[in-house]
Amino acid sequence: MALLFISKNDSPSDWQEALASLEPELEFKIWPDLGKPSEIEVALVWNHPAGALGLLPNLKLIQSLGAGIDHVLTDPRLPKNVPIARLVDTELTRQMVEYVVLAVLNRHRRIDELRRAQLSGDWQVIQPVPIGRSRVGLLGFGHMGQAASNALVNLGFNVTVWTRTPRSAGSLTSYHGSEGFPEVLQTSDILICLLPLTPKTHGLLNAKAFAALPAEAYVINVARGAHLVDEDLLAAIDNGHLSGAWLDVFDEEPLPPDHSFWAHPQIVMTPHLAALTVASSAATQVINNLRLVRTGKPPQNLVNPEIGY
Ligand code: OXD
Repeated sequence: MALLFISKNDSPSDWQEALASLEPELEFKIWPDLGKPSEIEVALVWNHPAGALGLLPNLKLIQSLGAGIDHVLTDPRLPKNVPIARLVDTELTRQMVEYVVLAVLNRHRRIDELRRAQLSGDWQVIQPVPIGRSRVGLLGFGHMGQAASNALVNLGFNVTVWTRTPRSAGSLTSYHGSEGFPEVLQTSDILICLLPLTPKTHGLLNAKAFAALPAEAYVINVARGAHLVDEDLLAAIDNGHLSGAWLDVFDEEPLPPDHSFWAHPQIVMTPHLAALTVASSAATQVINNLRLVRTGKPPQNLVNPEIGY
C-alpha cells in the first residue's frame, strides 16, 4: 500500500525517511508520480492541486501537513467522505509559542522603535509599560492558542481570549461570537490572530476591528493572510491609530514584490514560517492515523469540513 506526498514546502526525503522508520512497507509516492492510484491509502498534503485527490479511488485519509486545513477545503473537487485530519504536533505548537512570544516581546520592549533610534544614532531609553498592564487579546483558543496564552500569562501579560463559539478559557477572561468581538478588541493593546480560516473568520481583521482597538495597538497575524484586509491595516497604521504590525502570513504567498508591506517601517514580516512541520516529530501521528482509518476508526484531529476546522 502507498502514501502520496504532495507539497512544495516540505522535504519529501525527510518524510520518506521518517515514515519508513515507522512503517517500512508503506510505499512513498511523490506527486505527480501516482504509481498505481488504487494502491494509495493516504495523501499527505500541503496546497495540493485541485482535483488531485479525486484520482485516488481507494483513498482512506487526507492528512494535512500543517495545523491549518483551509488549503485542503478550498479544492472544489475534494473527494467526499474521505476523512481529513490536521496535524496537532508538539513541535509545531512549540515553534508557534516561541514565535508569538518573540512578536509580543518585540512590541512590549519597543524593539522596532529602539532599532529606528539606533539607526539615527539616538540613545533613546524607552521604558516598557509594566507587564501586567500590557493587555494581549488572543483570537483563537485551539492547541496553539492555549499554549501561547499559557506562555504569555507566565511572563505576566494580561491575556483575554476570543473564540467564535463559546469555549472555556479557564481562569482567563474570554468572549465569544460577534457580540464578544468588540469587547476583546477594546482591551487588546496587542492583538494576536491564531484563528482557523473559515468563511466566518475571513476578513475579520478589518477597518472596523482596528477602529475598536485602543490607540497605538499592535496587530500580530500568525493565522492566515485572508483574515486580514491589507489596505485597512495600512490605513490604520499610516493614520497613527495602530503602532504597527507583525505578519507571518499573507493573502498571496509569496507576497508580490510591489506590496506595500515589504518596506513599511512599522511592519515586521516573515515568510510564513512561524511553525514549520518537522517530519521526525509529526510522522508518528500520520502512521497512527493511517492505522486507525485502516480499521474503520476516525483519525486523530479529524476535521469537520462543514465548520472548516
Ligand atoms: C499550518 C501553517 O497550518 O504553518 O501549519 O500555516
